[in-house]
Amino acid sequence: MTLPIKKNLIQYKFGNLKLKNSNTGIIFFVLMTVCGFASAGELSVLVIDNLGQPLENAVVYAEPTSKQPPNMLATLAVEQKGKKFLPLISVVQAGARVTFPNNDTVRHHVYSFSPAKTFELKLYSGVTAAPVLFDKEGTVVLGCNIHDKMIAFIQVVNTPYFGKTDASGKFTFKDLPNAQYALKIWHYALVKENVVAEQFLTIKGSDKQTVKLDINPQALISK
Ligand SMILES: [Cu+2]
Repeated sequence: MTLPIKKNLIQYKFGNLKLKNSNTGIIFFVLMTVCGFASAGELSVLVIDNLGQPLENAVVYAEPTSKQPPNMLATLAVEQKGKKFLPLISVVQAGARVTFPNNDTVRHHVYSFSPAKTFELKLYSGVTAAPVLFDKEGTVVLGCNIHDKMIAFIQVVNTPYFGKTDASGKFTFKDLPNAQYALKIWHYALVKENVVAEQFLTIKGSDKQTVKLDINPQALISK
């Protein structure tokens, strides 16, 4: 599998992503479906671009607006294999720890200059000694000092309710507790670091609603 990384994404590491097409946009369709639980709802999110193509690997997350979300921290791994990071996109709740196992025969030197987490793991093989703590919300762009083409992203979010869209541009929250949320969507290729699209919505167990959000990445980038 070839990762959808082009040269402009290397530039992106330094915050200089240039859009090829100023009309490029993302449209988010949010479809809330009936669910069996009274205290939770099922929320399906479809992310497509303005040409109607599904966007895979969009990070979708729902932050409760009126109460602190529960802490459901998990330790995650971002592997290096075949001189690539796997997965390309990860999402973790702030406070989570991430390991960076090197499953290549060559050594890697993983680093990030991102404000959300600046760190480096100097040349190593196998598993690094200690997992890295990601405690600040934002986008962390990963690189390797040895292999310039290696790139990956960790989106750090302040909620345990998150996921990534699949090849059909879809992600479904199976049972989202009843509350008001800021639904946020981030995609590595279209928006600048730390910038996300946002839509407020309320989850009630038996509700059914459809909302649509149009995003203009140009406006987001100039923010
Ligand atoms: Cu490397």
